[in-house]
Amino acid sequence: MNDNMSSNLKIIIVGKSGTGKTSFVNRWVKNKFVETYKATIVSEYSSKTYKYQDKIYHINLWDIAGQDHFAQITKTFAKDAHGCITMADATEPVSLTETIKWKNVLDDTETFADGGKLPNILVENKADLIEDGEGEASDSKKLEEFSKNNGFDGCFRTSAKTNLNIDNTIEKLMSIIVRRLTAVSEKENNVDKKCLLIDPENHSEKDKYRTKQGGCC
Ligand SMILES: Nc1nc2c(ncn2[C@@H]2O[C@H](COP(=O)(O)OP(=O)(O)OP(=O)(O)O)[C@@H](O)[C@H]2O)c(=O)[nH]1
Ligand SMILES: [Mg+2]
Repeated sequence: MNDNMSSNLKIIIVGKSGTGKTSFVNRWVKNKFVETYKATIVSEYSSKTYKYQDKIYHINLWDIAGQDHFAQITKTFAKDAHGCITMADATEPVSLTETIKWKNVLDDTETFADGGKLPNILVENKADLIEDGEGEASDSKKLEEFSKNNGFDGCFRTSAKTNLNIDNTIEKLMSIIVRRLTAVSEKENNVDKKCLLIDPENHSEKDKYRTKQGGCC
């Protein structure tokens, strides 16, 4: 895998104002939680090194304000991102429906290294403030359905206050990013190997390969 590409990752966090994006980041990066609400202006940047499958990653986190002009701001900050966490507030159902606005903007704006959509995990934060129902119609099941129906790569109920599922959210997102980056890099390596196997003096073979592979050599 290309080391620069794999070790420096950019993750953005989007969602309606007040859902707990800054609190999520502060919990993960500093293990801190603050009750007072101070709206983020445009964006806040944090970083953390993170070990995943024996490799150290430098995670650059962009926490994006959920206020006005969300579409333009999201487009700007999504540039070159590797993944996204889209946040809703478990106590405010409309914030879940609104996640689709961000998902659509991202899907229309940014693509991953493999040409597919950006890995995107749906989070319903403030789980400490609600009690989940049981059985088929539980709120967790509804969240999973919503996540699947709207093309998210997974979902979690989190609490920045009690530190519920914060690490699990990041780990899930990382697993998708690393899997897809590895696939891209393996594909590139295979193309390189095939190129090396062809005798450079044998022009007809090389030309044949060029035609097949779109001219990699
Ligand atoms: N009980 C509870 N409160 C939370 C949780 N997460 C955040 N809050 C509170 O919710 C309020 C808003 O949190 P923020 O993290 O500032 O929300 P935000 O999404 O960054 O908001 P913007 O910057 O305006 O987009 C604050 O008062 C937090 O203390 C949580 O998991 N549980
Ligand atoms: Mg904020």
